[in-house]
Amino acid sequence: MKGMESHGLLLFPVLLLSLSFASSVAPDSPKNDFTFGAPPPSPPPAAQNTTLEYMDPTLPPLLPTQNPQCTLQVLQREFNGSAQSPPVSFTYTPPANCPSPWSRVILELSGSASDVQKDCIAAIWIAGAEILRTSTPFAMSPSIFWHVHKDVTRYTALLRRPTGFSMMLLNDSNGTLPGVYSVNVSLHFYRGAVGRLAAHPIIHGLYREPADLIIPISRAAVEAAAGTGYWFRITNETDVRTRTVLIPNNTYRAVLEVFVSHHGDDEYWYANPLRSNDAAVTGGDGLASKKPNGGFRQVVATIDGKYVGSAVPFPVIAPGSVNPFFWAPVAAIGAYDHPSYDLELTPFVGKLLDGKPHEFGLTVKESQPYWLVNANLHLWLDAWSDAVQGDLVRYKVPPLRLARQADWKNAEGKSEMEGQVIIRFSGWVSSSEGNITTSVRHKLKFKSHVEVEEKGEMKSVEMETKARTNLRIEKDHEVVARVVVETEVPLNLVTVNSNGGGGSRIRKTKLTHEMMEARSATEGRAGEWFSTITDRQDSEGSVLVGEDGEVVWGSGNTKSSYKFRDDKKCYLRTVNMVGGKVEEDEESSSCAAAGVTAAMDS
Ligand SMILES: *[C@@H]1O[C@H](CO)[C@@H](O)[C@H](O)[C@H]1NC(C)=O
Ligand SMILES: *[C@@H]1O[C@H](CO)[C@@H](O)[C@H](O)[C@H]1NC(C)=O
Ligand SMILES: *[C@@H]1O[C@H](CO)[C@@H](O)[C@H](O)[C@H]1NC(C)=O
Ligand SMILES: *[C@@H]1O[C@H](CO)[C@@H](O)[C@H](O)[C@H]1NC(C)=O
Ligand SMILES: *[C@@H]1O[C@H](CO)[C@@H](O)[C@H](O)[C@H]1NC(C)=O
Ligand SMILES: *[C@@H]1O[C@H](CO)[C@@H](O)[C@H](O)[C@H]1NC(C)=O
Ligand SMILES: *[C@@H]1O[C@H](CO)[C@@H](O)[C@H](O)[C@H]1NC(C)=O
Ligand SMILES: CC(=O)N[C@H]1CO[C@H](CO)[C@@H](O)[C@@H]1O
Repeated sequence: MKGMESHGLLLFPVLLLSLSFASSVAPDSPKNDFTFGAPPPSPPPAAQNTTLEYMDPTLPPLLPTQNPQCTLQVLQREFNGSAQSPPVSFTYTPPANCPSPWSRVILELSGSASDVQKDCIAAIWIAGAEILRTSTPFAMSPSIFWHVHKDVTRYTALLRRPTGFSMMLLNDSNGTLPGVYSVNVSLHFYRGAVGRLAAHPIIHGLYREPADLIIPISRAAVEAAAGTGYWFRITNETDVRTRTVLIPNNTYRAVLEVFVSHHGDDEYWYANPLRSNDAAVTGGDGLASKKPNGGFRQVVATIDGKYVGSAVPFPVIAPGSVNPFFWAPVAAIGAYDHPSYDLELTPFVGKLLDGKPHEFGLTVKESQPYWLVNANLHLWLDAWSDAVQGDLVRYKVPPLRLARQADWKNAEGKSEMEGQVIIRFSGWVSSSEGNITTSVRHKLKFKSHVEVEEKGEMKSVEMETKARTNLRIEKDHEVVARVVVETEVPLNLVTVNSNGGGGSRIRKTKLTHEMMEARSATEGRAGEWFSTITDRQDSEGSVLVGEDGEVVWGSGNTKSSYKFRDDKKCYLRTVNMVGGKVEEDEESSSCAAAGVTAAMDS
């Protein structure tokens, strides 16, 4: 990831140094007490193990007792982190020995790094539609490895026939680090009954059955292959990237799934203070964007220039961000499987069924360079009809007004941004399934508070996003299904800079980050179901920055707690990482232990 250089810290020395610490520091050296203002902690046992598994402690996507019908290794490749690599592209062929239909398809990515290397952002696309956005770990020692599992059943429409498969790793390294990433990608195909567990904090898909057709809203294949990859690189909010799409006449349902990641000047958007444009960003900790325009970003989708949906992205913390020692070996929430955002577009289907092409647009509000954004348009087709009809009957989209408040005096002060909005639209689609009206109500509440004290040496960031989407599906004036998706994302970050002696600086950081998602649905005879996920991390630690801006050493502790619960199962995993060492890793499927409240009012 970029960002560390942009505020004057050079990361490669710490990587090399951490190796020499490895031999000189006992693996069980005492835990670093985190107290602001205390003398610098002793050097940590940063990378005492030469083969180390990096991990994302979430839910296994399938119960371990189930075996796939077949497994297809689709890619085995080395990516030299120190070189600019265009996407790797080739033809994917579905497995001959177990043709579709599949009840479940799981993607498995296994990676390793030969040596120290910075983290990269990476993606996998099939026919130009993204199926995974991921970060590689920030390899602090040679021979680290990691695995990513993702349920990709919702992309079945793309996996059924031979088509283009691409993967790209985008680096920011300037050629000084030796590490080469080896990546294997396999697909596991399942048949027969499998559990309904989803792999990720953000459960993928509003609907259970996969779409019949997926149209990518991404860069053209020629540009992608020429080296850019399929993602759009968005640099500001007027930078709206579009793709013209003609949808089939028998489309009866549509969902736009958006993938985003934040980079460069916006790597720390969530910690960005709000100041007048000519004022310098305070704090000097580098954890802010270039322009102090505040900590609010929103990815927005349009059709023919008109708003159709949006999401405040979950701030995925890249493995090299904040303090790289927090994320070795426990990845930040979502880093290995970035959440995507489902925008329900069914109410607009009627407008798209005029036999004409329409322009789908994507941008990021308030963005600074740069964001990597693309989307998949999931379409469900009516097999029994060639001409479905529909219309949009309600469209209430008030602008999101943010209250902005800033109070600064030189380096010190605080700023606040706050806002909420309720958006409603509804439309009917008449197909062989009947005349169905889909109504969407989306409520968003956002708050960001950034405070800088002690002549710019201490910064506190508090951010919270709450969103709730209600979906009502009616047939013949009767409600046949309701879905409620609720998310809450609080983030708390405190950094303190102090004098480390000899011109060096110590930066201490304390971070709390959480993703909560609750879903419930009532579907006619299928009855009711719910699921709740709470994924939380508490990290603390410090880095010592030398006179010349180089990180001399660092340390970090992360406590990670993941809880999943639905109407049938529970799963709980707690990982406690102290100074780069996993001291505790507990799993449980006891619902009492998971104790997640399933309370869902509507
Ligand atoms: C290093 O880590 C691996 C896997 O995490 C573990 O199996 C091994 O015992 C560790 N080795 C040492 C010397 O700690
Ligand atoms: C990786 O790329 C760098 C820069 O292009 C090059 O110097 C190095 O030899 C490459 N490493 C491998 C293992 O190919
Ligand atoms: C990739 O697969 C090959 C062959 O199956 C194996 O030797 C190698 O260790 C794998 N690499 C990773 C990173 O899993
Ligand atoms: C890479 O970046 C570092 C730090 O910015 C710099 O010292 C070094 O000269 C750069 N190397 C190359 C090959 O550009
Ligand atoms: C916004 O981005 C576009 C595309 O990169 C660029 O042409 C334009 O100058 C940018 N506008 C501002 C205000 O930076
Ligand atoms: C789809 O509908 C439009 C307008 O109703 C019509 O012009 C077009 O021929 C139809 N396309 C197909 C493939 O049936
Ligand atoms: C479908 O239902 C809507 C709302 O009840 C109604 O306005 C529309 O005319 C109906 N369409 C058809 C084709 O029956
Ligand atoms: C996107 C990016 O930062 N790519 C860099 C990867 O590394 C090469 C070689 O050092 C640079 O030229 C690219 O700019």
